[in-house]
Amino acid sequence: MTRPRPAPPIPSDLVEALQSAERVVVMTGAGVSAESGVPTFRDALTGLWAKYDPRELGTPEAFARQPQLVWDWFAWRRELVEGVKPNAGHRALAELASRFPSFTLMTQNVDSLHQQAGSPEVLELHGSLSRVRCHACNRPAETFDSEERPPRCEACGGLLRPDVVWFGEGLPADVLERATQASSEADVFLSIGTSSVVYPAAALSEVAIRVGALLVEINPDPTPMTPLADYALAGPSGIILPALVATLDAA
Ligand code: BJW
Ligand code: ZN
Repeated sequence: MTRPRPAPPIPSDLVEALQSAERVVVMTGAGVSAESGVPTFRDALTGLWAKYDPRELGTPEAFARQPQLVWDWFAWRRELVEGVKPNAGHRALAELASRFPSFTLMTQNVDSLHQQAGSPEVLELHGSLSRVRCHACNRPAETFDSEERPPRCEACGGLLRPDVVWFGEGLPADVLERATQASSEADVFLSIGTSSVVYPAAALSEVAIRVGALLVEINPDPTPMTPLADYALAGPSGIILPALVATLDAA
């Protein structure tokens, strides 16, 4: 029988830094949802993820070439995330929100699991699987005829697409601006469950470093950010984040 791994101890000087922090900024990536059963991008080996390269399906060029394949792939992913629940890591982040005078949670994820866990405000840098918009005129679509794949926009007849950010597309400008502003004022910046290779999201930790923020990474594997981190807590976020909250409670 396998036993759950105990969380590594949280360094006491990190706990002290968090106790006096005024502005805490958190960036999450696919790894934070891995323990909910959502496959990550760059280390997924099963199912459709093995058959299709998600990096190649997530481009406007792929949608132009094979709109039905891209629509179906996203419909499959939407169903997948509708069937999963937030994990202990999402819940711990929702709890952390009220512990600091200023707390900003930004995510590259499109699965809405932070919101479901109760996080009061989430900056969604890469959009959301739960929304659909027109690829031609950008109009959001509340309802659509799901017989047609992709369905068509009621206003202009263009193809509907998921409201997510594909490679080569700009991030929502207002969200990116708020994320950059928060990062430029951070005392502590936590980077959790992201490979830190996709820009401009990966540049936000660099913004925080430039203003002298304490950089904390939570990830079982090293990333390009690990050598820059003041603390690299190696392990799953579903274990380390609840341990962090418990340690703060006990301190
Ligand atoms: C665990 C764990 C556990 C596992 N616990 N951890 C500068 C330099 C170089 C390139 C560029 C640059 N600026 C722009 C670019 C180009 C490009 C880019 O970054 N390319 C690089 C890959 C080279 N960027 C863009 O194209 C962006 N757009 C842009 O810059 O536009 C400019 C522009 C401006 C104005 C007008 C027009 C254009 C857009 C990027 C969009 C990214 N989109 C995707 C798809 C979203 C929709 C969808 O879901 O399909 O976003 S790609 C994919 O990667 C997805 C993710 O959000 C993103 C990041 O991935 P993430 O979250 O880090 O996941 P993984 O799988 O990589 O890592 C998981 C991690 O979790 C691992 O480290 C594991 O170890 C860890 N883990 N279990 C904790 N239990
Ligand atoms: Zn339209």
